[in-house]
Amino acid sequence: MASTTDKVRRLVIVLGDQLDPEADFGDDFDRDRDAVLMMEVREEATYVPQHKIRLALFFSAMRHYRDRLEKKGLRVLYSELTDRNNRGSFDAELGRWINKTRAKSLAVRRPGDYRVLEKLEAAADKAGLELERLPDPHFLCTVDEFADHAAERKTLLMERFYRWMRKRYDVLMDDDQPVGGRWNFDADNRKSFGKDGPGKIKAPRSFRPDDITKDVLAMVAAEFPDSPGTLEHFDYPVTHEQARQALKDFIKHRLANFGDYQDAMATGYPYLYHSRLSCVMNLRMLHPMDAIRAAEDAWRNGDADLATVEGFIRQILGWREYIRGVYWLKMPDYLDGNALDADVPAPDFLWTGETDMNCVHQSVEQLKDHAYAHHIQRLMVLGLFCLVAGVRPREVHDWHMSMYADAIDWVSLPNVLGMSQYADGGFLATKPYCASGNYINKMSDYCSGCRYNPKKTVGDDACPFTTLYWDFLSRNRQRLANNHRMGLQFKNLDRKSDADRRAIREQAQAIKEGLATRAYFAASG
Ligand code: FAD
Ligand code: DLZ
Ligand code: SF4
Repeated sequence: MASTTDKVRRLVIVLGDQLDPEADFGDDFDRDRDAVLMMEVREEATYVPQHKIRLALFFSAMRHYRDRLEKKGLRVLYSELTDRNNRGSFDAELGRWINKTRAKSLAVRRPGDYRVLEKLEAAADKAGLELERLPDPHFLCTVDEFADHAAERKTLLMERFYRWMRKRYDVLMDDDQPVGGRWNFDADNRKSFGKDGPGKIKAPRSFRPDDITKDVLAMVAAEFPDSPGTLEHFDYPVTHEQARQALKDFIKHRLANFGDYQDAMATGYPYLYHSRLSCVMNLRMLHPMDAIRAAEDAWRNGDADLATVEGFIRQILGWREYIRGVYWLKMPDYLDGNALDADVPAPDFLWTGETDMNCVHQSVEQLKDHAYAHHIQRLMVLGLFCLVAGVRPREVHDWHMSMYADAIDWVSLPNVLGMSQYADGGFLATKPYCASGNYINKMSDYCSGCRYNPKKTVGDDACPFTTLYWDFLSRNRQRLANNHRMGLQFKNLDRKSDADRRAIREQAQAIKEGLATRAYFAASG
């Protein structure tokens, strides 16, 4: 193998979320003359503060991937974070490698982040080289196909896109009809746990750090002591083999109950029946079609019923691909969306968990420990609070990029700005996901351990979610008046007396002022 200082004809850049198992670096990749370039750069770890688990996951998975490629005989140029010469950002580091190798051409798959694409293009431009775009084997719908799909329709609906994808890939189909006669079993998937709680659930398979991961954990602890979160519980899959084991574990132990309890929450159960596969899919250690086919096989073998399997497949074949399509359709303008003019700064307790709202406290504590919260905690606790309080959507997105191991811009941004904060004015979600504390009370056990009462709107023990929910409806009455899916909620608002509305407005105002000073939410403990 050539040494790292030899000249290179072509540099193929592989980013931290591009660790595809069947790496194909283009038809004309020449092992003797070309090299793969991977860069650990400080800027990606600090442009927003990043959870320590997230940092360890990316660096460890990247180093394992480097070793995998080298074992296959590929030449890999790799910048470790603490290398003396590392220039610390993608553009500067790419410039350094271009100079060093006198590369004649550059290639990359579409990055998962518009910001990164701009940086790479700027560095290529500066060196007078073209940045060729390699085909992308990971996603099931290309950016162009999605744009065509969108162009053919007046309104873009996830459900329609999903049915198209089901037919296209022949997933859960009987000829051209959905198996079981229905496309969607969502209505069957909304159980909560009774008063006895969830009982015994097998947690996702845990992967003990090997030597590479141990080195990375030590590096992250030393280099980023002030990053949020803790490394104590790091047990994520960091190789393709481990990703496959994680999938197998989910199919065997949790898929059968995934659908029923998809929307439920319970204290002390970070994962419930969820798969925890988003990280391995987003870093591309697992292909989404492998997860889809494994779930479909479980149904065909009688190991899981159709409702649960359809529910799981819809998340990946439907939502995941749809979200990515929306990102590339709408970037870069999407980032600035703020359709509801939300202007409250993101509260500190999103990082610290120090609040006496038990649902928020539990969800953030779990985030600090695992860099993970499941979908309903994201949407109907943490996202919901920010929505009804009117927190600036961009700050919610930045916080999300900080705290979740699975956050990549293409998936975090539309989910946060669009689905959860309605900042795109309803492009992605047909109505805001707004609700009072009663929803959280119905779907979790959080309220029984909380000093607030989810049923109360005003007064010392009124649940802040409930106060802010009614205030949210009042504030946005005009803006959302034409949204027929909000009709019932506004009808209920109209039943409130003027005096009630005044009291709600005053209490909501006090909560929001408290968010800035944190006085209102002093931790109870
Ligand atoms: P499961 O509940 O087991 O679901 C299976 C898979 O379906 C997931 O692994 C994921 O790949 C896919 N999926 C489900 N819902 C979505 C969705 N809305 N968009 C894209 N994929 C989906 N997912 C991310 O991967 N990264 C993010 O940064 C992210 N940010 C989110 C922010 C908010 C406010 C919300 C509401 C959702 C976000 N999601 C994000 C989607 C979803 O919540 C996570 O994919 C899921 O919680 C990950 O846990 P899991 O692997 O156990 O998922
Ligand atoms: C999240 C992350 C981190 C922490 N570090 C790196 C890195 O050092 N090198 C890298 O290639 N990618 C990293 N990433 C992922 C990037 O922030 C970004 O999400 C991807 O480059 C998008 O394709
Ligand atoms: Fe959350 Fe309100 Fe329930 Fe407390 S009462 S846990 S703040 S929803």
